[in-house]
Amino acid sequence: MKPKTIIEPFKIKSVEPIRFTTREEREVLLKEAGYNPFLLPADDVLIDLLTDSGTSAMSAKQWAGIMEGDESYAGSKSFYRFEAVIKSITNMKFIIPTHQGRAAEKILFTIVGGPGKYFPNNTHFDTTRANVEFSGAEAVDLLNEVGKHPEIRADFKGNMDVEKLEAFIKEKGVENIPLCMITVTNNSGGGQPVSMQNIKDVKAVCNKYGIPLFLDACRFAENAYFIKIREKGYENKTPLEIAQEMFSYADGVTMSAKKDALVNIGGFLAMNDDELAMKCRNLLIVTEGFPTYGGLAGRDLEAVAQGLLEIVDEHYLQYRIRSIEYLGERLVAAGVPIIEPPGGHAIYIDAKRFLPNIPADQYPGQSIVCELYLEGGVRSVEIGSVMFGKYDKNGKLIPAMMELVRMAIPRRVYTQSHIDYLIEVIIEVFKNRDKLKGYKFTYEAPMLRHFTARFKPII
Ligand code: PM9
Repeated sequence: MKPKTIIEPFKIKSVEPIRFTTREEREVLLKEAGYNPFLLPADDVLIDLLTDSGTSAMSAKQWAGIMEGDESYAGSKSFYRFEAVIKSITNMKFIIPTHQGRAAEKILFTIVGGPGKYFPNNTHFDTTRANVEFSGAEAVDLLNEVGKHPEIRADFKGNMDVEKLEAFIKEKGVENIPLCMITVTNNSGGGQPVSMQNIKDVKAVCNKYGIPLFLDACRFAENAYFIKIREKGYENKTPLEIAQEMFSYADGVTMSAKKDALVNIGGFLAMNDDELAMKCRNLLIVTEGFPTYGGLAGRDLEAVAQGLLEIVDEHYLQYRIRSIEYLGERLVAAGVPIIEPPGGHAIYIDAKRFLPNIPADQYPGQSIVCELYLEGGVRSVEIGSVMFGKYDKNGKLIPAMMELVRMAIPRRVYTQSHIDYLIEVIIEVFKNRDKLKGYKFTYEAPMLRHFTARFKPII
């Protein structure tokens, strides 16, 4: 038989209880957290969809790797395994471990960034943008038009606009663009994939002007699986072969291993350029540690290496992408507006359509985030004007391109009944959407304000 039901391709060996609270308790807890779920103790959350980053369940082999970890300061066996596995996927010459993705970004942009420089990307993730801007450079998003419309269904909504890229290079000058980046999948734009054709087209433009191409590869395996099921010519290739081809067009990689390496901490930088690698390693020694451990313990390097072998398993990726799609299908059937089609690691509610009466400067996404917690103990995150909003010189909000609420699904953590419960909670909030209120800031930090902001409801 060819089974219709796609099952979790694992058994559960170890469990972690979750704590139930009442709505009354959650009202007090949320107020204490300044209506910012980032500030909630995790024990007060029932279903935690704040992020898919560092929240994966590790496999028995990864835990075994933790025991195998070689903690030698220099030349650890675990580093050589880490390096060999990453080379086998990326074929990059230099592999530099970092404690997480943003540490890789900080090192890279400290070296290549600076005032007067520009970095194009399909869409910069918030930490990437922050690291570019912190260096004094400008982060520029050149997402394809279709990726900006949550309601339009298309296969590769994470693609970069190649014509805009070329025009941008001509306008700003090759000498001011140290590198171009593509984020796979495009997290800030809905976890949408980038096609192989688009990676090739971007590489061709980069080659024409001698600009290196870097992949922000946090979710490279999910992207590879989308290519397999959606792009002609890739249906018979393995996810690993597709990933290898994706990396073959890149000159460098930044990666947060906390996503598609199935670990709780870790990251790396990889590249082919000798001089850049030497500079990155020198800075690594100052900021992270010796080049054979970066900011990680030997055991973490083992877990990353093993996770990278597991993530490209086709059964795993089929289950992963299908379970996100299942959640999306149920919400669409109930009329809940989401980014369509569902991406690889999360469902993104389109808050503009969910709450058309709450304007951007009253943060409709934050309103939904709060209500999901109050209704069902679900923690999600606003990806809209709270995260990406800026102010003009008169202090007026320049809203983000989209107002979204992301529910990121940790890898191998929740079962289908957790997801069915989640669907019930979201539909209940949607039914009562007329009662939702806007929010205003009572505190905001100058950078990455969403992490520590405090709010109050507008009564
Ligand atoms: N992404 C996420 O939840 C974790 C931080 S925000 C709660 O989506 C991309 C595409 C990411 C990303 C992190 C990083 C930084 C870089 N690029 O968190 O520093 O999605 O390991 O990675 C988060 P680190």
